[in-house]
Amino acid sequence: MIQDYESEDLEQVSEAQPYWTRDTLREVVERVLARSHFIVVSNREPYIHRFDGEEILCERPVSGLVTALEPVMRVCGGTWVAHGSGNADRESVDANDRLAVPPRKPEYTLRRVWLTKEDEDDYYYGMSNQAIWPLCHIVYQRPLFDIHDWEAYGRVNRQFATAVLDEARGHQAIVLIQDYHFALLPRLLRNADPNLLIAQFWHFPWPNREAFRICPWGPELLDGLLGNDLLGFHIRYHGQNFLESVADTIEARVDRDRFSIVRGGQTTRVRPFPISVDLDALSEQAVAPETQARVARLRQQLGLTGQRVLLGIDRLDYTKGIPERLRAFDRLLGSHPELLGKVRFVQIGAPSRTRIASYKNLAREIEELVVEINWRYAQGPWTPIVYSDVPVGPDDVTAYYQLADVCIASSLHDGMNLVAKEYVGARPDGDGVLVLSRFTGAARELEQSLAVNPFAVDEMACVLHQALSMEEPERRARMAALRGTVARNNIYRWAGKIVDELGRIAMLRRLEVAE
Ligand code: GDG
Repeated sequence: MIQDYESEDLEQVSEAQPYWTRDTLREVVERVLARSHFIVVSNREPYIHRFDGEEILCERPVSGLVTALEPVMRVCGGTWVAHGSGNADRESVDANDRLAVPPRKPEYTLRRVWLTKEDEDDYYYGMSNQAIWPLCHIVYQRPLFDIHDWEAYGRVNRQFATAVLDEARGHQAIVLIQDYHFALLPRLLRNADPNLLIAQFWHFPWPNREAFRICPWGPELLDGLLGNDLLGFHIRYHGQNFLESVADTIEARVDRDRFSIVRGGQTTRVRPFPISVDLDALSEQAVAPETQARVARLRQQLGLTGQRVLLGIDRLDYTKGIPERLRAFDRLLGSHPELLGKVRFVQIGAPSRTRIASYKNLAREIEELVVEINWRYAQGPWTPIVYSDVPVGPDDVTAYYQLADVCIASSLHDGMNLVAKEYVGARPDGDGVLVLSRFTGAARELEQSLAVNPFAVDEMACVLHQALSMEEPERRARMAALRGTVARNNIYRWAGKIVDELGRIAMLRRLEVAE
């Protein structure tokens, strides 16, 4: 049921094309969004305020979405509407629930929306993360469909609609909605204000239509999403699945050639926008003396001196294939005893959605596996796995990438996977091997990685061995090619293409009005 993304056609970016940069994005934004107010909506806020005793700390959340969107917002300005989830968030906003961010050098406005604990529980932990997330990933984690969760999901979507309409009032506004927490929001906005230009980016896969059919509220979710003028997925295959789900479920005209859907006289265009990272910024950060000092410190602290290092760094999520990669490492050590004492696997797991049973079980499974494997192969003070479930700071993430001879992103299914692209971005030294699941969106672009099927433990063990044995010239040739790809398909291109498409749609709308 899960697609092998390698075989798909990806829009090729020619070597001769100039790279997208902050400046080219700014130009496109200024041209397209000149007279519009730009509003981004997401569940997760880019800055969270928490009490630390009497003091209030401002933190950045661990989130692929925030990592990707923050640089874009800094260029575009405008307003980011999000759930105020920190216990000191209310103390940090003005009378209209707004504050200017980033705190040290404000470039845009954050508008916070307050949720009751019950609604947060049912809409976020329930409908979003126990129904829609497993429904769309198809990793054999059964979705949970609960009517109370569904009702809260509707309530929260209506609450966000009120906040967005409030921010949009009196402006010609463009609304860019992020993700699966807000499948009903586009229709609510469209009905309230037909002049809004509405787009949404879905950060993970859309399942094939057989998988989607089990959702009791499938028609409502699809109708909600068709309130968008533009609906983006990481890759074309997810868009294709969406088109098929619509054709199968509700009344609409599905145009498979143009990748668009007409429902009630309104058109939704479905497009692939592969998300990415800022390669130049990551490269700069990687060579900075502070990062190099961190690398030296971590190498010493973690006992990595003279060792080959394998790295995994993820949110602790069952879609990421963490137990699978640990089992493959176990198999590798079992079949290659010459590696004992010479190789260490560093796994950082940032706790996520910890109130949900499947996430608690995953954390326990990983801990038990680590204890088991370390017990089996320990030699004196040496153990094969270094595991931490304490999230590290963003600067440390780059230092870990620098340390790693091999980075493993072995997701069972993943919309894109930014860790893979960050690793490539953080290796301006040109060394390092990326082992990447075939079932990530990133696998379609990062062709010079070593591809794995994380469901096949023995195969993954062989690929880990291949990664560790690869000669330097091959490592460098592969990394150079990977870096070329990420440099071209960077985060500014992702945002620029979305904004460009919005500009095209706005122009078509104006022509329609003029006719
Ligand atoms: C969703 C989709 C899509 C990890 N541990 C720590 C830490 N991280 C950072 C990584 C990376 C981010 O978290 C994870 O991004 P991913 O893309 O791998 O995964 P999701 O969070 O599931 O993101 C995914 C993405 O949205 C964007 O569209 O690619 O497919 O599932 O940036 O570096 N960061 C810090 N400490 C950690 O311990 N600071």
